[in-house]
Amino acid sequence: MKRWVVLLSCLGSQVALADNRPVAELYGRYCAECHHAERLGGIGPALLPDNLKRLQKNEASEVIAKGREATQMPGFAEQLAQEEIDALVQFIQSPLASIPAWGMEQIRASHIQHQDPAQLPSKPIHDADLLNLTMVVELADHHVTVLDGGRLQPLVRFPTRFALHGGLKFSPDGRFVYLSSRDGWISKYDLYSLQLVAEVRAGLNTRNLAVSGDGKTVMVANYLPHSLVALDAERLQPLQVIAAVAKEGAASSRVSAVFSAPPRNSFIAAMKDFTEVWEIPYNDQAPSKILAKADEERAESGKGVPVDVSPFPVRRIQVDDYLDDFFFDLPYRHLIGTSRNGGSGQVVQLDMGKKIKEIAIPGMPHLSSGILWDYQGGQVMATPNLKEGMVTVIDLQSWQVVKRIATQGPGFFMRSHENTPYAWVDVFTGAHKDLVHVIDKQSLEIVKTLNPAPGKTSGHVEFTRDGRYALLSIWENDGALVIYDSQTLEEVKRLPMRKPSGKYNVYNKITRSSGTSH
Ligand code: DHE
Repeated sequence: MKRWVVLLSCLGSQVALADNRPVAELYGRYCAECHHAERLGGIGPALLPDNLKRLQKNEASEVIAKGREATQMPGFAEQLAQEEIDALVQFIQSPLASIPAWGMEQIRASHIQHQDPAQLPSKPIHDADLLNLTMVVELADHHVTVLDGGRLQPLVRFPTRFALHGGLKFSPDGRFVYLSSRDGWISKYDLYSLQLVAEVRAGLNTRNLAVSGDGKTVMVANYLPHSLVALDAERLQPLQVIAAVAKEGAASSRVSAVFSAPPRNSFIAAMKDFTEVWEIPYNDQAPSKILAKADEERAESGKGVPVDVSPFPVRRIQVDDYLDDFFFDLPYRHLIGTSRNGGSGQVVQLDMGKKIKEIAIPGMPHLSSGILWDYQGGQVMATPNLKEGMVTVIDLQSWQVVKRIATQGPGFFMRSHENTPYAWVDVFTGAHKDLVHVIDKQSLEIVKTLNPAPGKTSGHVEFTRDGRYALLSIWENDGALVIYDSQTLEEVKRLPMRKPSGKYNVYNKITRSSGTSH
């Protein structure tokens, strides 16, 4: 086999080999068929720098050489020299010369209707309690296990798109679950018939999705392109692409995340690159009206693409800083936001659209993992910290910090349940990544520290519907779901799983339990 020596002159996509042959040729021969000629993804994931940020160079090199287990990615060690693999790694981590279009037309064309919603069964085909099902995302081989919370056993396991991220979201009755992948694929799964209903690619690099309180609209937040995309929740057909453009019209922004605010009948979106928070009201007539209008126009024009009408008006709230991580109080009257630079939290009163308070929160609080509980006649919220070993507890009436609870290292996720006296927080990174603290919600003291798998990352807890069991992930390729009795804190059961990450109980999510993130 011809051996090319790599010339690592990475100028955008100009990575070249020593004989001046662009590495793009190599990419075209070995990768394009599955990952798309412009690296936008196909049956394989998108190979763009932002999408690959969490993949170490040596990991990427190993995947090219040896393939990826439980996927269709083969190993190329036989066909490619190490230098060629290195060049490909550099190539896929270099930016594209221009940002490809991903608007209404492309989204519409990506739509897949797996099942006709009208043909779905009217009753579950299983006898598990629907509201006590918990979805477990398994990142190692891109699957979701649906756990029957009554029997504490898997009900079914199904493959997902590559690299899901953000919480899974449910229809208000808990029947349908919506999943989003970092590559922009939005999937809808039916928990009655245990099958996929529809999929659509709403973006090229997506952050998360939110479902409206009336269950009619799904809103998707994208880094690439800079947009929010509204989908009809029944079939996942695109309704509107909202460009994330600043008020002045000049700059556009990555959208960090979007959340549903049911008491306000709106979505609230966090902008990464300008100092605005967006509130987007929805109304339950919007999806059907838009689809009807699109059908009409399609019939008239003979074109297969619906028009982009604008039923989702944007209310812009000016803020003092870039706010890209949010927490809301239960009535959604207030938002606390921090930027990823951290340091402080801003409290924004949403009706007034004004900052009313600044809270000193050192390090990098992870507000979207924050939870609430009743405390001394009022309510507090608590947030883990991605940079420092601490949980910050904040009084929601005075906006004062009640306590900073020292932990054994930075934590990612926090969870509790109305029926347990404890809040659980993981350590997740650093030397003590295998530890999980259990905090008494009234004394605000750590009462127990668990080490379910020494040396292995443990993180993210979810509760069964009644709060009786706490489910904890051993976040490793050959990981496990460890099930604890939430009162005695004793282990009850351990189920092997493939890098289990986030877990989402239907009841806790649709009732917007104060112990879970929204
Ligand atoms: Fe997440 C939720 C942002 C890295 C796993 N993550 C969220 C949410 C946001 C966010 C805004 C809430 C949205 C929602 O639930 O709808 N995450 C970010 C980042 O900015 C960050 C730090 C960098 C990035 O690359 O995006 C980041 N997140 C990670 C990871 O590295 C994690 C650990 C592994 C992964 O899957 O990539 C990770 N994030 C999660 C999970 C949730 C999440 C499991 C849902 C938590 C929940 O209980 O709801």
